[in-house]
Amino acid sequence: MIYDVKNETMPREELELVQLRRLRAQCERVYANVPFYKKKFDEKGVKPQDIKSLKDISLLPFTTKQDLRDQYPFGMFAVPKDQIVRIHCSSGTTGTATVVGYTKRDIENWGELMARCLMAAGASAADSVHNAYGYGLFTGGLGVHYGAEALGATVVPVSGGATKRQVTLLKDFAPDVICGTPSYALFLAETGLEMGIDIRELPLRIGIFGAEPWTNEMRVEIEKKLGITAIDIYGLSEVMGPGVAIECREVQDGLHIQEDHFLAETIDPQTGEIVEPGQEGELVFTTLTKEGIPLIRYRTRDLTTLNTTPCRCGRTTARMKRVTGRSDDMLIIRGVNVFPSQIETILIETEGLTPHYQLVVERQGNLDTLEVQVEVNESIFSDEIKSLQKIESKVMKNIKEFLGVTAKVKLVEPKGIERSRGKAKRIIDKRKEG
Ligand code: DLL
Repeated sequence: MIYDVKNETMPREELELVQLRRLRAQCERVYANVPFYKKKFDEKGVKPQDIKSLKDISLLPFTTKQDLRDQYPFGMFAVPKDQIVRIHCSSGTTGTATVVGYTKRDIENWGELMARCLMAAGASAADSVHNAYGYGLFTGGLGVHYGAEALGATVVPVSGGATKRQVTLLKDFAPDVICGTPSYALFLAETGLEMGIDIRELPLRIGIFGAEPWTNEMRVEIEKKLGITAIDIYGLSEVMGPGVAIECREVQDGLHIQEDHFLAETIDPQTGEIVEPGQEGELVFTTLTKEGIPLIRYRTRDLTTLNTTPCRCGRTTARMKRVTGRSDDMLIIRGVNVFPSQIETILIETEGLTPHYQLVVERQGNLDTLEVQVEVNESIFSDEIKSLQKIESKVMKNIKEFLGVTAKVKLVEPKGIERSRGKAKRIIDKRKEG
């Protein structure tokens, strides 16, 4: 089912005209109201009137997370403070937070876009939504919340944490949809079993998971353990929050970008040159309707591939592939680029291992070392040391063979890796601490 047929199925030529009109208006707005952008445009020698076609976007300057930090807290806002009705911050754990502000219209748009997402995932007004994304400065909780209300669904605002209580609520309230991080979904399933509640037996049908990278193998694992269809949702606070893109339930082949509100490009992260759809690059967004904090060519650091062909579900919006990693959380181990998702795939495909893992990177002398700590499942935990050693060497061999990097593998007892109530912490980079 499609929530906003007009805008989600618009012919591409028409959509591109809407985008161009909005892009020009957005450029004029930031040039007139945000000194940061006036300076950036002037330095590049570009004026809003120079944007005559969508291709002219390449004339515009990029915006980075560092720019937002430099303008902390409100320097990027394009409206007077009294028009801002809500503030969120990015979940960044390092450096100054990035602050985003929303006008009343921004909040309304966000609700509508999230309602589109929920329906694309297979939810309807008749459903109830267990929302396990954190409420607060993080955009996940409130973003999904307003979307579920706009759709007319019943929202259960559980937020993150208090996991046993969440399992009880899943059993007692019998929601149709669950939203949260994929790692938390697995934690819920596990906690359920400890409590004697098998989530697979509950009426829950759909899970809408995002906010952290996950692999298709992890999707299979979640679907098996919760007995649901798992849908990938993408977003980032700088651009709006959850709901920038989502998979459609019918096809599940890429995430539909809400292109009437966000203009997407992919670029070569090194040169900044635009790469064509079909080629992997860093995702860059220009917001087309945002009033509080409009962003021009915001570099997400997320790596993906765009596909502009219409989808069998009827939507004409471009799709992005599942995010494979970030151009900046990419680990470089002795010159080899490694993404946590690649290691995750190897772990999940290994019999006896779970998707709970951490990557510990250290520097010994001048050399980086990588240790993969991964939990084994209950059934093999009691096996002989010998068979555990066999698993370790198999994983080491596969990592070497497929990724070209030498890693130490350490098997950890079941529940030995700390669970997160929000985004999973996959990397412990001790090089940065010393
Ligand atoms: O994580 C917003 C969100 C909330 C998205 C709930 C989906 C669901 P931030 O905290 O600003 O916002 O983090 C944004 O998280 O640049 C990606 O690196 C990563 N991310 C978000 N969704 C996905 C996803 C929210 N589906 C950053 N797959 C983004 C992979 C994701 N990475």
